[in-house]
Amino acid sequence: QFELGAARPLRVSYHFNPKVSHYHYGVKHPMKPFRLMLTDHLVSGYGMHKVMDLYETRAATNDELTEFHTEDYVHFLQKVSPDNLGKLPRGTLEKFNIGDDCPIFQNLYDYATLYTGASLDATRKLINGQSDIAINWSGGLHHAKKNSPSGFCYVNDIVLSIVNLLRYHPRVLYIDIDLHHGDGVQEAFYTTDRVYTISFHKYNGDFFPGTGDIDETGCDAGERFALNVPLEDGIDDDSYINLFKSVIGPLITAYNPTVIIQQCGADSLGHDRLGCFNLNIKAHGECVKFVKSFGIPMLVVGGGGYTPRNVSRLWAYETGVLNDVILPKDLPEGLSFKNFFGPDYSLYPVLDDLYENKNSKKYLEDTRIRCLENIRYLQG
Ligand code: V1S
Ligand code: CA
Ligand code: ZN
Repeated sequence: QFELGAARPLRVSYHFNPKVSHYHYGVKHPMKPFRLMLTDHLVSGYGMHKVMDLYETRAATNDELTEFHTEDYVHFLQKVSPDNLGKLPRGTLEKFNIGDDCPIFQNLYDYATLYTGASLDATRKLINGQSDIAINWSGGLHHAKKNSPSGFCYVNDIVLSIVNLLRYHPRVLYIDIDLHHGDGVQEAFYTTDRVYTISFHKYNGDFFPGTGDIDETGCDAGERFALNVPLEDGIDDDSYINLFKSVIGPLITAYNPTVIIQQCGADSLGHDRLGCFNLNIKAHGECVKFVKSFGIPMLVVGGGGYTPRNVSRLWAYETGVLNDVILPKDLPEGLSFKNFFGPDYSLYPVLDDLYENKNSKKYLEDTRIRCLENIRYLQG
């Protein structure tokens, strides 16, 4: 029971199906769904399962996937397997962009529908008001396109979640702090003013996926409703947090979203196998804390992250942040897979010592000003 006018504690829900950790992209492939099991062990080891509403998630249905993806592509995903790859009509693999980045592995369709089902379950809880914050660390696969996979992403769970949110919410804000440009989400909503997309990412024209320059800002009714923050190697905690807050603060005020989706790709941390930034766990988490402070319903999803021991520490820490709990540096007693976290065995390893910061003060200031100019346009 809460008194009238008193702050009600936030309801946070956690959506996970342990089966999603058991799929394998291939031995040499950097994407390791096992990182999700490590995350879940840390989250429960720290007792966070006791403070959230926990849901074991279902697989998304074929009909749910075709709310964004084409029937042709969904049918292909459903039928293809490593055993029938050789028997497909000539050109099928090229047509569907199958290759090293997006290989066909055993039970791929089950994997894609499981991570998507978790995002859709989380979205439903936000829509019906049972959650203020809904978390799915297995989601956040922001590159998948309408008719093809891209960059380790087969189904775009974020786009599908937004399509559902748009049935009830007038304005959806999408914030992407993965190292890579959130191109699939940007492209899906590039011509509408009902979804504002912003991505912070490494950009030099060459770096995957090659898009996300500062002059990509939307078109038609969506003109000025997309924003990109291109960054150079080695960005450090203070530069990232300052830029993030000084752009996201005015953006939330100006756009006034009724719901926010934050993609928390962990490849923007320092020491990531595919990464080139210098961020520590607390700095990444500060961006989540800042967005939460606006008190707007949030869907929080994972994304990239290729050093599993750091991915899991980050997402456990951010689960704490979303529940207003600061997790102690000492790892939980009796933690399974504890050997993964050596030699420091701390929740907060030092991750900022690898790259020189190639983002000059002038570059960061110019970028901030250009972003604010775009945002100012929203106020008319
Ligand atoms: N950077 C990078 C990178 N590394 C790989 C890779 C390495 C080994 C493998 F066995 C398979 C793939 N691919 C890439 C990138 C794709 C990055 C996707 C990031 C996804 C996300 O974190 O944003 C969200 C989950 N691909 C490329 O750079 C393309 C290539 C141009 C080079 C790599 N080869 C394998 C394919 C073509
Ligand atoms: Ca990004
Ligand atoms: Zn990424």
